[in-house]
Amino acid sequence: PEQKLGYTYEEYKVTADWLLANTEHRPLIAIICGSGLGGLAEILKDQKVFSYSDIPNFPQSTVHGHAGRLVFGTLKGKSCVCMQGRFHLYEGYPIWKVTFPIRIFRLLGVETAIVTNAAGGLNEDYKVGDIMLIKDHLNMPGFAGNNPLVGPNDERFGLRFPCMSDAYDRDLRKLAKTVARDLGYSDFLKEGVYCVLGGPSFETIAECNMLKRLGADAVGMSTVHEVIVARHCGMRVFGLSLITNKAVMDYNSESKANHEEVLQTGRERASQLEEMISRLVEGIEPN
Ligand code: 6GU
Repeated sequence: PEQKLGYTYEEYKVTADWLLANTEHRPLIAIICGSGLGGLAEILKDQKVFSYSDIPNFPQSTVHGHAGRLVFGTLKGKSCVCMQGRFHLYEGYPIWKVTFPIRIFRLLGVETAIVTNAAGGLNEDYKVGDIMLIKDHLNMPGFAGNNPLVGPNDERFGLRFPCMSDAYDRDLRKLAKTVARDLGYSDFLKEGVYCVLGGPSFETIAECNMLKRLGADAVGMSTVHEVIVARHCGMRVFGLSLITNKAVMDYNSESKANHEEVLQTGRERASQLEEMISRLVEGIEPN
């Protein structure tokens, strides 16, 4: 049988129209919370919350550390929508389900996407708890043909061959650096290249060494697919990785990557991440 390659425009429309009918919020900014970073959504005021299971066509979250709720609200007086829990390839979703919410956000009127994740540090200079502004990415599933834009292109969203050399907005990164400096966070602020893999197994030592040599500073299992779809439909993108653990690069090391460590580092840096994102949102001007 022929495989479904994506949603139709009408399917996206049904979901977006349902949300527009069920909330008065009209967000210009969407925030996607990474593993263990769902607390970001809690700082929104005047919340209107939807469980993914109550939204027509919305996929469900299956991972511990991802709540599965869409939270509308205001941050520093600005209307935002926050995904508390995202979708990953390793959950078994086809890639077009992973990025479904991005096009919904676009149809709601969102102009800027803020994407966050927990990631393993490959760069030797990185420490656990560092916040890495994403300046570029390596899309490993994409090299193997698993790109969210594979399939017929809908011109109502964007171009067949979108540019990715300017995916991570320079002005937003500059603003984030200023905000971090003002907050006294410069010591743990980094900027680097994020590499996405399919997961769910963590990398081997040889894989970590390979990724480092390819120019990756951090490695994870998310974000890039969403960024590609957001850029395709004309959103500005800001991304950051919380370095929750150091990727194991050495055969003598006793340390082992694990999900609990990822969640724990998230808890420890949560309040600073929230403060940084609030100030960033405060500084974002509408298009
Ligand atoms: Cl070390 N690897 C991957 N792929 N994802 C992660 C991670 C490592 N740490 C947090 N997320």
